[in-house]
Amino acid sequence: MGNTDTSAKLITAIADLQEEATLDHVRQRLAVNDDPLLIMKDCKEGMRQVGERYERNEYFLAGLIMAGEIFHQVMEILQPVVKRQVSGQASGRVLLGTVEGDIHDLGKNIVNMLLSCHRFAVHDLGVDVPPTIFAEEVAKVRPHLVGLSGLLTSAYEAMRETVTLLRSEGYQGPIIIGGGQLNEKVCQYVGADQWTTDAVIGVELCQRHS
Ligand code: B12
Repeated sequence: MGNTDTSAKLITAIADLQEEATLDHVRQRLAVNDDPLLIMKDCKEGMRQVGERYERNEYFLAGLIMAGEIFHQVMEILQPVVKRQVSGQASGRVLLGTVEGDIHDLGKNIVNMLLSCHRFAVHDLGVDVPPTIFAEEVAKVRPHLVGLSGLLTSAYEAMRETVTLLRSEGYQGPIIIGGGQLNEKVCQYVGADQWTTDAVIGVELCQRHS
């Protein structure tokens, strides 16, 4: 089971961009039936540390790209395990996308996977999605909820524009924003109903609102 030592090793392997070591730790933890969601949480912490090193100029863009690639591979391993373990009652339709100007999608893809496991019908518009496309798709899909993902500070403006446009076009359902750097202040600025930095909580919010 995940303990402080195995968690620390995995976090360090990601933070140090050690691809093979990371994948080995993940496989070892799965082999002893560790919770894939806890493994994912440790990987997310490793990614946060990669971001810190980038800010301190210890890593450059190539480091972020490498981290993204490692995380992607981790998800390839974890996804089938999560899908086997998590399931739920048929739920609502969710329209999901990363807002305009932002191409980060690893977190959004986790949300998509977890929502799908909980039997939400997820319409994922991908990344760098302009407000007008969200609005068009809301009219087509008629979702119970809209989820906007954004990791860049500069994406908050696009989130706000998207929320404003959706509301002005008559969408009254809940809008949930997600991304590692969000907080209550951003949520208020954007005009969204809920915010989260955690996919599992995001799913709970969607269940509450659907
Ligand atoms: C990997 C990475 C990249 C990869 C992304 C690969 C990909 N396919 O996504 C690449 C190399 C493309 C990249 C590019 C850039 N990046 Co980058 N990146 C990261 C890094 C290290 C990890 C992000 C990540 O995937 N984390 C793991 C996932 C699982 O976590 P998450 O996204 O937070 O998602 C979780 C929750 O937030 C939630 N969630 C997410 N979305 C949603 C949506 C909904 C609806 C819900 C309910 C929940 C939810 O669920 C997830 C699971 O719990 C972060 C560091 C950090 N602290 O986040 C920097 C970071 C986000 N990047 C940063 C920067 C600066 C950039 C670049 C501008 C760099 C450059 N010079 O070009 C570009 C921007 C490109 C663009 N236009 O978007 C900065 C942003 C700073 C800021 N304040 O704006 C960060 C914070 C690094 C740092 N500390 O400086 N990056």
